[in-house]
Amino acid sequence: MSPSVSAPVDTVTVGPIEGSEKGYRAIAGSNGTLRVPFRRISLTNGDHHDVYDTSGPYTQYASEDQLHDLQAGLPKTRDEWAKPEPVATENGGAGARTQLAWARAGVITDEIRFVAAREGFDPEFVRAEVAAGRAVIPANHKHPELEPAIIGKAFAVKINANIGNSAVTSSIGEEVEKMVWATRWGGDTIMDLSTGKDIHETREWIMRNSPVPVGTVPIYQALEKVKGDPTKLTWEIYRDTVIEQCEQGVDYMTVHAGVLLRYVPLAANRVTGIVSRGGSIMAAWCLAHHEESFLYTHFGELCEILREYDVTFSLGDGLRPGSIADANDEAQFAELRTLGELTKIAKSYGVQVMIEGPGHVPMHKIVENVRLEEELCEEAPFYTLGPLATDIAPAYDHITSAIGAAIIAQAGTAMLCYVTPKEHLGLPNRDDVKTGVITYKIAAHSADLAKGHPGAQSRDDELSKARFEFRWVDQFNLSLDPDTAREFHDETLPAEPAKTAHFCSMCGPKFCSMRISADVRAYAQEHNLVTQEDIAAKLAADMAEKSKEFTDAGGRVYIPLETAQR
Ligand code: IRN
Ligand code: FE2
Repeated sequence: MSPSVSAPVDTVTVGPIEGSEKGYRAIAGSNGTLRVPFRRISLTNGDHHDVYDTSGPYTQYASEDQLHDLQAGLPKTRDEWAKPEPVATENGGAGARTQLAWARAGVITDEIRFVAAREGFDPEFVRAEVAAGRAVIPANHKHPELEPAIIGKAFAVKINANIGNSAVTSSIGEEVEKMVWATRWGGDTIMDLSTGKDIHETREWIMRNSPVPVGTVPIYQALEKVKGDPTKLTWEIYRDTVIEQCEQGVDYMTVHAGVLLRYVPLAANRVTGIVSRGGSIMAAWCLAHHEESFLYTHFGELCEILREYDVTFSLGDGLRPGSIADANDEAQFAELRTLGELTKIAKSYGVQVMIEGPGHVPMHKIVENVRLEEELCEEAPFYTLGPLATDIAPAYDHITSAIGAAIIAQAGTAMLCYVTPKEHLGLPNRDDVKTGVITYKIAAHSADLAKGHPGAQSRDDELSKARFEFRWVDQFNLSLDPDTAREFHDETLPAEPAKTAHFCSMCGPKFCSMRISADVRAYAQEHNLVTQEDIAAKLAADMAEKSKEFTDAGGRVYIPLETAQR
């Protein structure tokens, strides 16, 4: 790493997530053992529940003393994994070493074994999905610190967290911490969108310490190199930037190659024009030169570069709608058709591809986006930014966008790019990053449930059982954010006994519906009440009794704490 970095990273968040322990499961790779990460949540009834884990070793360290040397980076584990022989592709002869080319040649790589074990699928099924281009494993050969993940609609919906400094705010240290923080809460990938100074060094620190795939938008750094004037960009400057980032180990790159000169006027009459940063840079270049985009005209060369490292294309949606009014318009879908064309070209070179999608789309227009993407882009994994289902709630756009994200993920989107509460307003800080990640985990998991992803529901079932049985600690620890769940509970009932008490803070001990249902169940068992009518009658009687108790006790909804803690 560059010694010129003035503010080296000296600390990041370490330590287990409350109530759980990080573990690794050993499986056989073709060159030795592969260690597949998971997180084990221990329950107070002696059971445990294992969940997918993205946090790398950071949650395994008990204290900062055990932390690896951030300057040296994480262990380069993947350097020891098997590297199969290069295989031929349609375009460019003998030499592809990509997950796509290998999968098509029938090779099951260690990366495939790893992701298959991580998600509970058969490696052969994973290989077939990758071979078909319906799933990607972004894993640059030069990112040996990576714990690979698979992105595709047959697998658990993934989420991406954007981080990155700008010319005006934040240091390298803060960005590395944001990466660690985002993956702690479940970020499956991160994108470093840094602009301003120290771009290369910031990325180097992030790469060497990131256990998850890292994405970038190379045009941002290329623009820095021409001092922010898009008209000065050239293919050569862009190409060299891409190579520089490939060499650092970036796993996937957003390339806005579908913004064609002739599409730019289509956005002219929109309410919000072109909102994509990369898209507007390319539109400005095309208009200034009145030439076709160099990303489009040099696409084959770009494929050759990405293939060398097995960097995955994330074909950018430079013309995505930036408002409800602009959703699903001609500019957006014209670009999508071009992305379909480019998908076929990239795959003919053996390069993996994802497709980026909107944006701002009202709920009734969301599913059409997925269907069209699947049709035009051979079901390449769709990767969307939300979409926001309404424009009217700045400061709450994690929520407006999670509504759209849940719908689009249920329809088949493979990865969701998070939106934080600061969207449209400012850069996210550490708290916003966590809020964005948790919000998007909710959308992704809700979609997994709706899609019947194997095993998705077991966590809901465990948590619900814990809730029903008043195992408060288990309820906290099984949740996406145990710390906040505990904190909210403690605001109302801080005492330790309240965490095992058989009532919750919403109803108090006297009229808790969960309590009554548990009683009903016990009563039914004792008295052999088997029909729904029997149970309903008992329930009605109990409810009437509880209602009387409530009125007799003075009809107060909030009972004094001393009473509640009995
Ligand atoms: C995802 C889907 N569509 C856009 N994104 C992400 O938005 C993209 O991957 C990048 O992280 C961010 C900004 O992209 P633009 O504004 O340069 O297109
Ligand atoms: Fe927006």
